[in-house]
Amino acid sequence: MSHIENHLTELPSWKKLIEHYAQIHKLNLRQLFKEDRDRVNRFTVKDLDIYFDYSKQRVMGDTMELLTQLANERGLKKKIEAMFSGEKINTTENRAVLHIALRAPKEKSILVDGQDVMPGVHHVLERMAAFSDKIRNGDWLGHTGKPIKNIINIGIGGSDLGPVMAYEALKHYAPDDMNFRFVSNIDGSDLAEAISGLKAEETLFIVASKTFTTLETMVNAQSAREWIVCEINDKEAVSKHFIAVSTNEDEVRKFGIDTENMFGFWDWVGGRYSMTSAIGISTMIAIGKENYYRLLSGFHEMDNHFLNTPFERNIPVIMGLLAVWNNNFLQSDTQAVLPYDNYLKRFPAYLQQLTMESNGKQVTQNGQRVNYQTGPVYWGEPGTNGQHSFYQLIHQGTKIIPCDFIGFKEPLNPWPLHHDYLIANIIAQGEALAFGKNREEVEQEGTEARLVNHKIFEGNRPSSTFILPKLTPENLGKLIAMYEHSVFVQGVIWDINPFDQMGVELGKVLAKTIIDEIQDSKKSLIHDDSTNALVNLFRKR
Ligand code: G6Q
Repeated sequence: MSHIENHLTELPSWKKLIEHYAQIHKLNLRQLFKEDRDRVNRFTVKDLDIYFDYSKQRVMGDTMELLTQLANERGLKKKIEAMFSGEKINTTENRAVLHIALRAPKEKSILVDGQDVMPGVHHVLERMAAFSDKIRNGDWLGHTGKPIKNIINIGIGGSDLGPVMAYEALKHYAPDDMNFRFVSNIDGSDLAEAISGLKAEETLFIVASKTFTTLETMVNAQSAREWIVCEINDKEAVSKHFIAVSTNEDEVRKFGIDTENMFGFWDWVGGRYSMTSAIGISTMIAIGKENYYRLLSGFHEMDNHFLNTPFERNIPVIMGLLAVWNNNFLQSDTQAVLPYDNYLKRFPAYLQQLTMESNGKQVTQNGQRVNYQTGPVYWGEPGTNGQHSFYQLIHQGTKIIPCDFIGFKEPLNPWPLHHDYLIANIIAQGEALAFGKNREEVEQEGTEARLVNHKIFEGNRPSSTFILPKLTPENLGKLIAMYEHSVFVQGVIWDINPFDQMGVELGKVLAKTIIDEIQDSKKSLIHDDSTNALVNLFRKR
């Protein structure tokens, strides 16, 4: 990303947005809808089979114009093009950021350091497809000659959250006679539960790690290897029961995995942007190569939309600008993502990493401390479950929490009554948040005087609603890419680097010191008193 001279709060559009907010912050959605019967059309985008209604956000036409001006003053268009053309926009790590290449068609050419990355991308995809066919058709046999029925992905962070989320989301498309499990936590219980009830002879481990040095993954992979060797009672069994996904061939070899059974990717794929790289191999085995290609095509459609659509109709751009508006002007510290589809139960967890690891930054691209808020906290649960727990605070609490509601017209399972109720709820929640119930309405219901205040819903709480036809692989791809690009837009506005994650390092380094101290009681402790006491608790054990 090129150096930005202008500080965010000095930009003309930012100053105008401050004035504009002061003028309109008292307006409420009831009034805005009443005064503008065309509001819903003006603030709804229909593209790529997505119905994106942001009319219940607290914006006016002028707001969107000023936010678009802000995007222009930030050079957003050029920055999008820079990402798509392989420029090294991850400046702190001096890397290109090319997750978009992972889902681009074969005939495309994208250069990094003068080299076209696309042949490599498609070569790996073809190898993944051949491998997943072998597993699904029962042609890949375990060490004792049995077909594989259980797939266990070992990985963490970006090498776990995408695969878990995609598996849960697309479970409907997976065969009933295979098990897919995911191990991430260093807590041995995670591995113990994953292998519980499974036969080693029928189990394949995928060790997914970009670096192949991540502590949790390597410890889990070593224990899994012990389990395989011990259960099958042969050291040679490893080659038929382990494959690797990594960029680090040497470490894969050292672990004992044949590099023939390694699927590579590249330093220009960030962990949290890697689910369409070989990290997606568990997804491909689960849903089959045709469905996996459909998933990729959905991502690609959204990539094209992001690159080519004018900002006024560009879904990720609008989402990103609304996020900035809500975060920096409405001062909302959090953003709820509420999918009304049980298959998307891990989607909020996936988005937590995508959004917060990307935009949880405190300095600008050139290292200056920001004097404005950056990435909000993303969180959520599927509806309708959340309605019976935390929605109370969203409706009547003192905090403003913008909500993204995500729903599908058609269900994947034929229980029509359930789906009508599900949809009625997603629609009702947005309506209740926006328009609430005022004093007059509460009183008209004959409410006892002492309860009137308790029953008032102030309303004016912002939300967006996304409706797609059905939870298909391509629609999942579109949804994920939509959030990925929205995160990028936010990063550009805040002038931060969404593609590094230096904030996760310190804890890792300290843990290495502490594990030595726990295991060797002779080591002197030189931490603060609280930390020393905690270490001592475990030494005494
Ligand atoms: C993601 C982060 C992080 C990473 C994990 C796993 O963007 O970099 O979540 O994915 O730490 O790393 P490895 O794949 O190298 O094991």
